Amino acid sequence: MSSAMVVDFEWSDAQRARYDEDGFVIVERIVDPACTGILKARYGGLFAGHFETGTNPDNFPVRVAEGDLSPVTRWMTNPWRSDYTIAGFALDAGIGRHIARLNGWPGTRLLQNNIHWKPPGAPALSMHQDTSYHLWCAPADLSSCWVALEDTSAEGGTLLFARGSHKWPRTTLEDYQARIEAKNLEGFLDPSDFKTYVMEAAAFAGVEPEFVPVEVPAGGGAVFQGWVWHGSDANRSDRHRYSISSHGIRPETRFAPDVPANVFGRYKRFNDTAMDEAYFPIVWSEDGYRTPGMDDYVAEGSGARLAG
Ligand SMILES: O=C(O)CCC(=O)C(=O)O
Repeated sequence: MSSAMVVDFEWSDAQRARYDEDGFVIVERIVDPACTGILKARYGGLFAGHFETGTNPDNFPVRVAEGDLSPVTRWMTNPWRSDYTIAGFALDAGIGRHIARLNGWPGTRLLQNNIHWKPPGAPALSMHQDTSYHLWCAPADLSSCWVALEDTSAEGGTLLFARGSHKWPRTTLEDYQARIEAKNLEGFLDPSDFKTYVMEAAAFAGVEPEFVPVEVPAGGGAVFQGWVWHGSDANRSDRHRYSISSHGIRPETRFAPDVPANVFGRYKRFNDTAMDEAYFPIVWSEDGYRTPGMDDYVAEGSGARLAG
């Protein structure tokens, strides 16, 4: 199984062991480096609010005029709904396959896709655990694939993991609801100390955290568990730092009936906990199933260049 964009490989036993132990695996090549330029070329327009499909992304806290390279950390959730090229990555069977195979799942459903862009001088992004925002998923089993679209370095504010932190005590439903109510995204994109929460969690767990930066060439990245603490420091280099990620869940995941789904509740049908595949598509399955129509959707626009 390979596409024009995602590199074909199998996980080794050593990588599986690392994933269980550390909560993440760093990979030198996930996306063909020849495709990274096509993806990041979309960012200027997207962050200026130009949406090719006519549909807004789900979360779009930062808007910056096209050509403005000011040192602001830019972030967006579900740009795949807005841009066919970004959809070419998010809906790629290869990403779903890598996530499913590493986790031992029968397939992967796309929960959400993110893009991040940090120009030189842009601030940090607070360390967090993805699953703590998605306890409305039943089961709340998340695994994400993050890909660098430029060569990354610790100095350049690459993704940082706290090794083994998926085994620390987990955020409770009460903490989660308090965060949503307190709109804890305040300070998320420009925190005074991006490690505040992870240090609190480490102290609670009684461990001295070990931080691991994802230093990879463009097209490399990592697959990581939803409970692992991660985030990124300010970009202190003179290079722009672009990344793209997909957060996957098991194909059989449903809405938890008693947990508010925040922004994603808009995709929940009345009296029904099923996840609609138009919004949470199944991108890869062991038995060959993929949500129908995705390849046509990608081919509809400029993403056709990536469709293989
Ligand atoms: O790229 C980053 O700095 C953060 C990525 C991230 O947290 C995510 O995609 O979940």
